Amino acid sequence: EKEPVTVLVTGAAGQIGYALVAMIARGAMLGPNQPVILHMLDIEPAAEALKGVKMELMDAALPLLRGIVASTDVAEACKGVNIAVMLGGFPRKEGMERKDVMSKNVSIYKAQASALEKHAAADCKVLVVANPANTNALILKEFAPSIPDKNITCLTRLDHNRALAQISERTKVHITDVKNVIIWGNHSSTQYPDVNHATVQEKPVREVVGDDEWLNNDFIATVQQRGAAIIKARKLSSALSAASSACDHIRDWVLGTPKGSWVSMGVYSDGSYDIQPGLIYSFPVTCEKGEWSIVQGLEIDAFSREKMDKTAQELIEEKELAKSCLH
Ligand code: NAX
Repeated sequence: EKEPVTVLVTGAAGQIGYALVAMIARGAMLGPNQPVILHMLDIEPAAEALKGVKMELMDAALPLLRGIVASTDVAEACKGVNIAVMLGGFPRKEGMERKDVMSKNVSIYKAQASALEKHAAADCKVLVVANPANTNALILKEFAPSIPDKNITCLTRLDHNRALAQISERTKVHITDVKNVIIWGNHSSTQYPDVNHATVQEKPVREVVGDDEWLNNDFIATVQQRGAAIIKARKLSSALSAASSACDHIRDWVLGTPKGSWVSMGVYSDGSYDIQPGLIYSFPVTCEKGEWSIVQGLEIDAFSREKMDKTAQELIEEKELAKSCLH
């Protein structure tokens, strides 16, 4: 039997955590034959709720689940971790300045970066979900210099999956018949969902949809604004789709992307597609043997270029704001 993999979920007592830990323990993240040990971290005010989640995990009698640590101690939670999914953070509340929220998250991600660096496995893979996801991931990277740059990523797979879903709905094909959409940039409303290289049953999306007006306007806006639409409908932000997409992100990263298709991940920019190096930016990637690589050589038209630069600009500003919070 395989050795168990230790997975850390921070903010585990929250909404996404509640859906995610069950998915992980049922094999949706690492496969149906991979035993897991779950480490769940939250803060003191959520300690009781976290205990409750642990009780429920026990009560679900999950065969793959080989251990549960529920803790409010960062060092204990990070110990021996192979995969870290970061859901914990400080949410933006009404009336709060952007700088105040950033400042809270900078101090959280600085501290958690140090704890991961000290206590996690040397080859630990990190997925940051908590917003501002790209910039939180960048802070984590800065303060965990011994973790390889390639091991720190952020979630844009939910946006990617939302784009697939819109195309599938519009063209009335099964979701698995839609491939190779791209989310460029920030996990925010400036993200650019790009269908120029995407296919429906192996044919170009633009040909199958036959409505560039829709693809260039409503489609993009719907994907960008989907988070807000969920909040409006549910009075809560997306949780099950976020948890499911986090599983997709790690699964494809660890086990590989299917031949001929790519996914979107927020990764450390190396300057590909003229995106400033040193940002965590969402790119199309393929994964093999536990490593992602940015898909190269895609043709970028003027329409795309403008949108890719706009979302990069927002990330540059976030990075500056985060820096200003360090003093
Ligand atoms: P919740 O507010 O339900 O849960 C967050 C949990 O984090 C809480 O239990 C809180 O006590 C805990 N927490 C706060 N500070 C912590 C710290 N320093 N250490 C450990 N835990 C801490 O939020 P939820 O709806 O679960 O969303 C989690 C995060 O994901 C939010 O930041 C949210 O904005 C972000 N999202 C990102 C998405 C993405 O695609 N990248 C989509 C979904 C989601 O909106």
